Amino acid sequence: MTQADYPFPEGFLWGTATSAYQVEGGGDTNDWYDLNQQGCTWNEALAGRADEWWSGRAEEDIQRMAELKTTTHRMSIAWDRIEPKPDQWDEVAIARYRAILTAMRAAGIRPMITLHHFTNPLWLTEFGCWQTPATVDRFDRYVAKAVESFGDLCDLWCTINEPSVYGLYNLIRGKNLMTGGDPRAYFRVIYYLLKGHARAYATIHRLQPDAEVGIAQNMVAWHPSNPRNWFDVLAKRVMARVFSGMMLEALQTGRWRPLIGRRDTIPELVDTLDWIGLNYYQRYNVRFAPFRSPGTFGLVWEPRPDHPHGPPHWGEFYPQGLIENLERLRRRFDVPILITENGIPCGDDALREKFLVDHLYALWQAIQDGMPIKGYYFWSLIDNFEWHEGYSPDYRFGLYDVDFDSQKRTLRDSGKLYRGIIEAGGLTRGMVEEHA
Ligand code: IFM
Repeated sequence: MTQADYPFPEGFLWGTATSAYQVEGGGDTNDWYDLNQQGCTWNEALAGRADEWWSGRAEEDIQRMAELKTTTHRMSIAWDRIEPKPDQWDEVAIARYRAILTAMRAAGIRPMITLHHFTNPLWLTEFGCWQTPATVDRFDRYVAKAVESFGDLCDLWCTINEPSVYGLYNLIRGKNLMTGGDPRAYFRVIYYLLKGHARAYATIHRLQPDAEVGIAQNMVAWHPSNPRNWFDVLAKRVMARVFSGMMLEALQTGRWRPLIGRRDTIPELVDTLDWIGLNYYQRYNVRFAPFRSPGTFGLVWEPRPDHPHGPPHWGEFYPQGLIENLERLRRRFDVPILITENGIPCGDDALREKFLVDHLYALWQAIQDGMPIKGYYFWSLIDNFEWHEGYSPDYRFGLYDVDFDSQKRTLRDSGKLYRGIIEAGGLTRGMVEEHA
Protein backbone atom coordinates (compact mmCIF):
# COMPACT_ATOMS: atom_id res chain seq x y z
CA MET A 1 0.00 0.00 0.00
CA THR A 2 1.32 3.47 -0.89
CA GLN A 3 1.95 5.67 2.11
CA ALA A 4 0.62 9.18 2.17
CA ASP A 5 3.05 12.10 2.16
CA TYR A 6 0.25 14.27 3.51
CA PRO A 7 -1.33 11.82 5.96
CA PHE A 8 -4.68 12.25 7.64
CA PRO A 9 -5.08 11.29 11.30
CA GLU A 10 -5.61 7.70 12.39
CA GLY A 11 -9.33 6.91 12.48
CA PHE A 12 -10.23 9.78 10.14
CA LEU A 13 -13.69 9.16 8.70
CA TRP A 14 -13.59 8.82 4.92
CA GLY A 15 -17.05 8.92 3.46
CA THR A 16 -19.55 9.72 0.78
CA ALA A 17 -22.96 11.37 1.06
CA THR A 18 -26.41 11.06 -0.51
CA SER A 19 -29.94 12.06 0.43
CA ALA A 20 -33.14 10.05 0.35
CA TYR A 21 -35.12 11.84 -2.35
CA GLN A 22 -32.10 12.16 -4.60
CA VAL A 23 -31.32 8.43 -4.75
CA GLU A 24 -34.30 6.41 -3.59
CA GLY A 25 -36.81 6.79 -6.43
CA GLY A 26 -40.56 6.47 -6.18
CA GLY A 27 -40.94 9.07 -3.44
CA ASP A 28 -44.20 10.76 -4.37
CA THR A 29 -45.62 11.68 -0.97
CA ASN A 30 -43.36 14.61 -0.20
CA ASP A 31 -43.56 18.31 -0.95
CA TRP A 32 -40.60 18.36 -3.32
CA TYR A 33 -42.34 15.87 -5.58
CA ASP A 34 -45.28 18.22 -5.55
CA LEU A 35 -43.05 21.14 -6.50
CA ASN A 36 -41.39 19.11 -9.27
CA GLN A 37 -44.77 18.38 -10.71
CA GLN A 38 -45.28 22.09 -11.11
CA GLY A 39 -42.34 21.96 -13.53
CA CYS A 40 -39.67 23.73 -11.51
CA THR A 41 -36.88 21.37 -12.61
CA TRP A 42 -34.52 21.37 -15.59
CA ASN A 43 -36.39 19.79 -18.49
CA GLU A 44 -39.36 19.55 -16.12
CA ALA A 45 -38.01 16.19 -14.98
CA LEU A 46 -39.37 14.34 -11.98
CA ALA A 47 -37.07 12.34 -9.73
CA GLY A 48 -38.79 9.16 -10.96
CA ARG A 49 -36.68 6.07 -10.35
CA ALA A 50 -33.60 8.08 -9.32
CA ASP A 51 -30.94 5.51 -8.34
CA GLU A 52 -33.53 2.92 -7.31
CA TRP A 53 -32.30 2.61 -3.74
CA TRP A 54 -35.77 2.03 -2.43
CA SER A 55 -36.56 -0.83 -4.78
CA GLY A 56 -33.35 -2.68 -3.96
CA ARG A 57 -30.27 -1.04 -5.47
CA ALA A 58 -29.05 0.55 -2.23
CA GLU A 59 -27.37 -2.72 -1.30
CA GLU A 60 -25.38 -2.78 -4.57
CA ASP A 61 -24.24 0.77 -4.01
CA ILE A 62 -23.20 -0.08 -0.48
CA GLN A 63 -20.83 -2.61 -2.03
CA ARG A 64 -19.50 0.28 -4.13
CA MET A 65 -18.85 2.26 -0.94
CA ALA A 66 -16.85 -0.71 0.30
CA GLU A 67 -14.98 -0.91 -3.03
CA LEU A 68 -13.99 2.71 -2.54
CA LYS A 69 -12.73 1.72 0.94
CA THR A 70 -14.84 4.37 2.62
CA THR A 71 -15.57 3.89 6.29
CA THR A 72 -18.74 5.95 6.63
CA HIS A 73 -21.71 7.10 4.59
CA ARG A 74 -24.08 10.00 5.20
CA MET A 75 -27.60 9.15 4.06
CA SER A 76 -30.97 10.63 4.92
CA ILE A 77 -34.29 9.09 5.76
CA ALA A 78 -37.54 10.42 4.35
CA TRP A 79 -40.00 11.68 6.95
CA ASP A 80 -42.88 11.12 4.51
CA ARG A 81 -42.03 7.45 4.13
CA ILE A 82 -41.82 6.90 7.88
CA GLU A 83 -44.92 8.93 8.75
CA PRO A 84 -47.08 8.89 5.61
CA LYS A 85 -50.05 10.33 7.53
CA PRO A 86 -49.93 12.32 10.76
CA ASP A 87 -49.17 9.95 13.64
CA GLN A 88 -49.23 6.86 11.43
CA TRP A 89 -45.93 5.05 11.22
CA ASP A 90 -45.12 2.85 8.27
CA GLU A 91 -43.39 -0.24 9.66
CA VAL A 92 -42.64 -1.56 6.14
CA ALA A 93 -40.71 1.62 5.33
CA ILE A 94 -38.91 1.38 8.66
CA ALA A 95 -37.96 -2.21 7.84
CA ARG A 96 -36.58 -1.09 4.46
CA TYR A 97 -34.38 1.52 6.13
CA ARG A 98 -33.27 -1.07 8.67
CA ALA A 99 -32.23 -3.36 5.83
CA ILE A 100 -30.20 -0.56 4.22
CA LEU A 101 -28.50 0.35 7.51
CA THR A 102 -27.81 -3.29 8.30
CA ALA A 103 -26.19 -3.80 4.89
CA MET A 104 -24.06 -0.73 5.49
CA ARG A 105 -22.83 -1.96 8.81
CA ALA A 106 -22.17 -5.43 7.41
CA ALA A 107 -19.96 -3.78 4.78
CA GLY A 108 -17.99 -2.01 7.52
CA ILE A 109 -19.52 1.39 6.75
CA ARG A 110 -20.60 3.54 9.69
CA PRO A 111 -23.88 5.24 8.81
CA MET A 112 -24.70 8.83 9.56
CA ILE A 113 -28.42 9.54 9.33
CA THR A 114 -29.66 12.98 8.33
CA LEU A 115 -33.16 13.43 9.68
CA HIS A 116 -34.20 16.37 7.52
CA HIS A 117 -32.72 16.82 4.07
CA PHE A 118 -35.09 19.28 2.37
CA THR A 119 -38.20 17.13 1.88
CA ASN A 120 -41.29 17.01 4.12
CA PRO A 121 -44.40 14.90 4.08
CA LEU A 122 -46.91 16.56 1.79
CA TRP A 123 -49.46 16.53 4.61
CA LEU A 124 -47.24 18.86 6.63
CA THR A 125 -48.06 21.62 4.14
CA GLU A 126 -51.62 21.70 5.48
CA PHE A 127 -50.20 22.39 8.92
CA GLY A 128 -47.99 25.28 7.80
CA CYS A 129 -44.81 23.25 7.31
CA TRP A 130 -41.72 24.98 8.80
CA GLN A 131 -43.46 28.30 9.28
CA THR A 132 -45.19 27.32 12.50
CA PRO A 133 -44.11 26.14 15.98
CA ALA A 134 -46.34 23.03 15.74
CA THR A 135 -43.93 21.59 13.18
CA VAL A 136 -41.17 21.58 15.79
CA ASP A 137 -43.36 19.25 17.90
CA ARG A 138 -44.23 17.05 14.95
CA PHE A 139 -40.58 16.87 13.88
CA ASP A 140 -39.63 15.90 17.41
CA ARG A 141 -42.08 12.96 17.37
CA TYR A 142 -40.65 11.78 14.06
CA VAL A 143 -37.11 12.10 15.42
CA ALA A 144 -38.03 10.02 18.47
CA LYS A 145 -39.53 7.35 16.22
CA ALA A 146 -36.39 7.34 14.07
CA VAL A 147 -34.08 6.91 17.05
CA GLU A 148 -36.25 4.16 18.52
CA SER A 149 -36.29 2.42 15.13
CA PHE A 150 -32.66 2.82 14.06
CA GLY A 151 -30.72 3.62 17.23
CA ASP A 152 -29.25 0.12 17.42
CA LEU A 153 -27.80 0.60 13.91
CA CYS A 154 -26.74 4.23 13.97
CA ASP A 155 -25.18 6.53 16.55
CA LEU A 156 -24.17 9.41 14.29
CA TRP A 157 -27.03 11.83 13.59
CA CYS A 158 -27.32 14.97 11.54
CA THR A 159 -30.50 16.79 12.48
CA ILE A 160 -30.95 19.23 9.59
CA ASN A 161 -29.23 19.66 6.27
CA GLU A 162 -28.39 23.22 5.18
CA PRO A 163 -31.07 25.36 6.88
CA SER A 164 -30.26 28.35 4.66
CA VAL A 165 -30.53 26.46 1.39
CA TYR A 166 -33.81 24.96 2.52
CA GLY A 167 -34.96 28.44 3.54
CA LEU A 168 -34.16 29.68 0.04
CA TYR A 169 -36.05 26.79 -1.50
CA ASN A 170 -39.02 27.91 0.51
CA LEU A 171 -39.05 31.14 -1.41
CA ILE A 172 -39.23 29.39 -4.72
CA ARG A 173 -42.01 30.33 -6.99
CA GLY A 174 -41.52 28.85 -10.45
CA LYS A 175 -37.98 28.51 -11.61
CA ASN A 176 -36.15 31.31 -9.85
CA LEU A 177 -34.95 31.70 -6.33
CA MET A 178 -36.08 34.73 -4.39
CA THR A 179 -37.98 36.32 -7.24
CA GLY A 180 -41.29 35.80 -5.55
CA GLY A 181 -42.63 34.81 -2.20
CA ASP A 182 -42.24 36.58 1.07
CA PRO A 183 -38.59 37.11 2.08
CA ARG A 184 -39.63 37.02 5.73
CA ALA A 185 -40.47 33.35 5.21
CA TYR A 186 -36.76 32.66 4.77
CA PHE A 187 -35.98 33.85 8.27
CA ARG A 188 -39.08 32.27 9.81
CA VAL A 189 -38.30 28.87 8.33
CA ILE A 190 -34.72 28.93 9.60
CA TYR A 191 -35.87 30.02 13.05
CA TYR A 192 -38.14 26.97 13.35
CA LEU A 193 -35.56 24.65 11.82
CA LEU A 194 -33.10 25.73 14.49
CA LYS A 195 -35.70 25.10 17.17
CA GLY A 196 -36.28 21.72 15.53
CA HIS A 197 -32.56 21.03 15.78
CA ALA A 198 -32.49 21.91 19.49
CA ARG A 199 -35.43 19.63 20.24
CA ALA A 200 -33.98 16.82 18.14
CA TYR A 201 -30.64 17.12 19.94
CA ALA A 202 -32.33 16.72 23.32
CA THR A 203 -34.55 13.86 22.17
CA ILE A 204 -31.75 11.89 20.55
CA HIS A 205 -29.61 12.18 23.67
CA ARG A 206 -32.51 11.22 25.93
CA LEU A 207 -33.03 8.02 23.92
CA GLN A 208 -29.40 7.35 23.02
CA PRO A 209 -27.06 9.06 25.48
CA ASP A 210 -23.89 8.16 23.56
CA ALA A 211 -25.11 9.46 20.22
CA GLU A 212 -23.07 12.04 18.35
CA VAL A 213 -25.36 14.74 17.04
CA GLY A 214 -24.71 17.71 14.79
CA ILE A 215 -26.10 19.85 11.99
CA ALA A 216 -24.85 20.38 8.41
CA GLN A 217 -24.37 24.06 7.62
CA ASN A 218 -23.72 25.19 4.07
CA MET A 219 -21.09 27.93 3.89
CA VAL A 220 -20.04 29.73 0.75
CA ALA A 221 -16.83 31.72 0.32
CA TRP A 222 -18.37 35.15 -0.26
CA HIS A 223 -16.01 37.87 -1.40
CA PRO A 224 -16.75 41.46 -2.44
CA SER A 225 -16.49 41.94 -6.22
CA ASN A 226 -14.49 45.06 -5.62
CA PRO A 227 -12.88 45.10 -2.16
CA ARG A 228 -12.51 48.90 -2.43
CA ASN A 229 -16.18 49.46 -3.13
CA TRP A 230 -17.96 50.02 0.16
CA PHE A 231 -21.31 48.82 -1.23
CA ASP A 232 -19.76 45.54 -2.41
CA VAL A 233 -18.11 45.01 0.95
CA LEU A 234 -21.43 45.58 2.68
CA ALA A 235 -23.19 43.31 0.17
CA LYS A 236 -20.69 40.56 0.95
CA ARG A 237 -21.27 40.97 4.69
CA VAL A 238 -25.01 40.77 4.25
CA MET A 239 -24.74 37.59 2.18
CA ALA A 240 -22.40 35.92 4.66
CA ARG A 241 -24.60 36.85 7.59
CA VAL A 242 -27.90 35.86 6.01
CA PHE A 243 -26.58 32.63 4.53
CA SER A 244 -24.70 31.29 7.54
CA GLY A 245 -23.53 33.85 10.12
CA MET A 246 -27.00 34.31 11.58
CA MET A 247 -27.45 30.56 12.15
CA LEU A 248 -23.99 30.08 13.56
CA GLU A 249 -24.49 32.93 16.01
CA ALA A 250 -27.78 31.40 17.15
CA LEU A 251 -26.17 27.99 17.60
CA GLN A 252 -23.31 29.48 19.56
CA THR A 253 -25.13 31.99 21.76
CA GLY A 254 -28.87 31.31 21.44
CA ARG A 255 -29.32 34.85 20.05
CA TRP A 256 -31.54 34.99 16.97
CA ARG A 257 -30.98 38.17 15.02
CA PRO A 258 -32.51 37.90 11.54
CA LEU A 259 -32.07 40.64 8.99
CA ILE A 260 -35.82 41.02 8.78
CA GLY A 261 -38.36 40.02 11.43
CA ARG A 262 -38.52 39.51 15.15
CA ARG A 263 -35.39 38.94 17.19
CA ASP A 264 -35.50 36.32 19.88
CA THR A 265 -33.47 34.25 22.29
CA ILE A 266 -33.44 30.49 21.85
CA PRO A 267 -31.66 29.36 25.03
CA GLU A 268 -32.31 25.69 24.32
CA LEU A 269 -30.04 25.99 21.26
CA VAL A 270 -26.85 26.56 23.21
CA ASP A 271 -24.64 23.48 23.59
CA THR A 272 -26.55 21.38 21.10
CA LEU A 273 -23.60 20.32 18.98
CA ASP A 274 -21.42 17.29 19.52
CA TRP A 275 -19.91 18.20 16.16
CA ILE A 276 -20.54 20.79 13.50
CA GLY A 277 -20.89 19.86 9.84
CA LEU A 278 -19.63 22.04 7.00
CA ASN A 279 -21.02 21.69 3.49
CA TYR A 280 -18.63 23.64 1.30
CA TYR A 281 -18.76 23.92 -2.48
CA GLN A 282 -17.93 27.31 -3.97
CA ARG A 283 -16.95 30.94 -3.96
CA TYR A 284 -18.95 33.88 -5.25
CA ASN A 285 -18.15 37.50 -5.81
CA VAL A 286 -20.90 39.67 -4.41
CA ARG A 287 -21.80 43.13 -5.58
CA PHE A 288 -24.51 45.63 -5.08
CA ALA A 289 -26.40 46.18 -8.35
CA PRO A 290 -29.87 47.46 -7.49
CA PHE A 291 -30.93 48.02 -11.10
CA ARG A 292 -29.88 44.58 -12.23
CA SER A 293 -31.45 42.55 -9.45
CA PRO A 294 -34.40 44.24 -7.77
CA GLY A 295 -35.77 40.81 -6.71
CA THR A 296 -32.71 39.91 -4.66
CA PHE A 297 -32.42 43.17 -2.72
CA GLY A 298 -29.93 44.48 -5.24
CA LEU A 299 -27.38 41.75 -4.55
CA VAL A 300 -25.69 39.85 -7.36
CA TRP A 301 -23.43 36.88 -6.82
CA GLU A 302 -21.31 35.35 -9.56
CA PRO A 303 -18.00 33.48 -10.07
CA ARG A 304 -14.93 35.24 -11.41
CA PRO A 305 -15.14 34.23 -15.09
CA ASP A 306 -11.39 33.66 -15.42
CA HIS A 307 -11.32 31.11 -12.59
CA PRO A 308 -12.25 27.42 -12.79
CA HIS A 309 -15.90 26.95 -12.08
CA GLY A 310 -18.70 24.45 -12.51
CA PRO A 311 -21.74 25.09 -14.70
CA PRO A 312 -23.07 28.65 -15.02
CA HIS A 313 -24.48 29.92 -11.70
CA TRP A 314 -22.77 27.21 -9.70
CA GLY A 315 -19.90 29.38 -8.53
CA GLU A 316 -16.18 29.12 -8.49
CA PHE A 317 -13.94 26.26 -7.52
CA TYR A 318 -11.96 27.78 -4.61
CA PRO A 319 -10.23 25.43 -2.13
CA GLN A 320 -8.99 28.26 0.05
CA GLY A 321 -12.63 28.94 0.91
CA LEU A 322 -12.70 25.66 2.79
CA ILE A 323 -10.01 26.99 5.13
CA GLU A 324 -11.70 30.40 5.42
CA ASN A 325 -14.95 28.77 6.53
CA LEU A 326 -13.26 26.27 8.83
CA GLU A 327 -11.64 29.21 10.59
CA ARG A 328 -15.04 30.83 10.98
CA LEU A 329 -16.38 27.70 12.61
CA ARG A 330 -13.35 27.31 14.81
CA ARG A 331 -13.74 30.84 16.15
CA ARG A 332 -17.25 30.02 17.31
CA PHE A 333 -17.27 26.37 18.34
CA ASP A 334 -15.02 24.11 20.33
CA VAL A 335 -16.33 20.83 18.91
CA PRO A 336 -15.09 18.41 16.24
CA ILE A 337 -15.77 19.42 12.65
CA LEU A 338 -16.99 17.11 9.91
CA ILE A 339 -16.98 18.09 6.26
CA THR A 340 -20.47 16.78 5.67
CA GLU A 341 -20.44 17.66 1.93
CA ASN A 342 -17.92 18.77 -0.65
CA GLY A 343 -18.02 18.10 -4.38
CA ILE A 344 -18.44 19.57 -7.83
CA PRO A 345 -21.04 19.17 -10.56
CA CYS A 346 -19.28 18.07 -13.71
CA GLY A 347 -20.60 15.34 -15.95
CA ASP A 348 -17.32 14.71 -17.77
CA ASP A 349 -15.29 14.42 -14.54
CA ALA A 350 -12.80 16.93 -16.00
CA LEU A 351 -12.42 19.01 -12.85
CA ARG A 352 -13.23 16.52 -10.14
CA GLU A 353 -9.78 14.98 -9.57
CA LYS A 354 -8.21 18.40 -9.20
CA PHE A 355 -11.10 19.51 -7.02
CA LEU A 356 -10.62 16.52 -4.75
CA VAL A 357 -6.86 16.88 -4.38
CA ASP A 358 -6.97 20.67 -3.92
CA HIS A 359 -9.69 20.50 -1.26
CA LEU A 360 -8.13 17.59 0.60
CA TYR A 361 -4.80 19.37 0.56
CA ALA A 362 -6.48 22.44 2.08
CA LEU A 363 -8.07 20.18 4.67
CA TRP A 364 -4.75 18.55 5.45
CA GLN A 365 -3.24 22.00 6.02
CA ALA A 366 -6.11 22.92 8.34
CA ILE A 367 -5.50 19.74 10.34
CA GLN A 368 -1.78 20.61 10.60
CA ASP A 369 -2.89 23.96 12.02
CA GLY A 370 -4.72 22.15 14.78
CA MET A 371 -8.29 22.16 13.44
CA PRO A 372 -10.26 19.26 14.93
CA ILE A 373 -11.47 17.84 11.61
CA LYS A 374 -12.67 14.29 12.06
CA GLY A 375 -14.10 13.30 8.71
CA TYR A 376 -14.86 14.07 5.10
CA TYR A 377 -17.98 13.09 3.15
CA PHE A 378 -17.71 13.52 -0.59
CA TRP A 379 -20.87 14.64 -2.39
CA SER A 380 -21.70 12.30 -3.92
CA LEU A 381 -21.20 8.57 -4.19
CA ILE A 382 -23.26 8.35 -7.38
CA ASP A 383 -24.91 10.72 -9.83
CA ASN A 384 -28.38 11.49 -8.56
CA PHE A 385 -31.37 13.79 -8.84
CA GLU A 386 -30.35 17.39 -8.25
CA TRP A 387 -33.12 19.51 -6.78
CA HIS A 388 -33.68 22.08 -9.53
CA GLU A 389 -31.33 20.81 -12.12
CA GLY A 390 -32.83 17.33 -12.12
CA TYR A 391 -30.80 15.02 -14.35
CA SER A 392 -29.07 17.78 -16.30
CA PRO A 393 -25.75 16.43 -17.64
CA ASP A 394 -24.02 19.47 -16.14
CA TYR A 395 -25.16 18.51 -12.65
CA ARG A 396 -23.57 15.12 -12.15
CA PHE A 397 -21.81 14.93 -8.81
CA GLY A 398 -20.96 11.23 -8.54
CA LEU A 399 -17.74 9.34 -8.08
CA TYR A 400 -19.76 6.79 -10.04
CA ASP A 401 -21.40 7.80 -13.29
CA VAL A 402 -24.99 6.57 -13.55
CA ASP A 403 -26.81 5.84 -16.78
CA PHE A 404 -30.34 6.55 -15.61
CA ASP A 405 -31.96 4.42 -18.34
CA SER A 406 -30.03 1.24 -17.70
CA GLN A 407 -29.07 2.08 -14.08
CA LYS A 408 -25.53 1.04 -14.96
CA ARG A 409 -22.85 2.52 -12.70
CA THR A 410 -19.30 3.21 -13.89
CA LEU A 411 -16.52 4.24 -11.58
CA ARG A 412 -15.09 7.57 -12.70
CA ASP A 413 -11.37 8.41 -12.58
CA SER A 414 -12.14 10.69 -9.64
CA GLY A 415 -13.63 7.68 -7.84
CA LYS A 416 -10.45 5.69 -8.46
CA LEU A 417 -8.45 8.60 -7.13
CA TYR A 418 -10.59 8.87 -3.99
CA ARG A 419 -10.09 5.15 -3.37
CA GLY A 420 -6.32 5.63 -3.78
CA ILE A 421 -6.36 8.50 -1.29
CA ILE A 422 -8.26 6.46 1.27
CA GLU A 423 -5.97 3.47 0.78
CA ALA A 424 -2.91 5.66 1.26
CA GLY A 425 -4.45 7.35 4.30
CA GLY A 426 -4.09 10.76 2.65
CA LEU A 427 -2.49 12.41 -0.35
CA THR A 428 0.76 11.29 -1.92
CA ARG A 429 3.22 13.69 -3.49
CA GLY A 430 2.47 12.07 -6.84
CA MET A 431 -1.24 12.87 -6.53
CA VAL A 432 -0.53 16.46 -5.63
CA GLU A 433 1.96 16.86 -8.49
CA GLU A 434 -0.39 15.30 -10.99
CA HIS A 435 -3.62 17.04 -10.05
CA ALA A 436 -3.19 20.03 -7.80
O1 IFM B 1 -27.41 17.93 -4.01
C1 IFM B 1 -27.22 18.89 -3.04
C2 IFM B 1 -27.49 18.34 -1.66
O2 IFM B 1 -28.76 17.81 -1.56
C3 IFM B 1 -27.35 19.44 -0.63
N1 IFM B 1 -26.10 20.12 -0.76
C4 IFM B 1 -25.68 20.55 -2.07
C5 IFM B 1 -25.79 19.40 -3.06
C6 IFM B 1 -25.37 19.87 -4.46
O3 IFM B 1 -26.15 20.93 -4.88
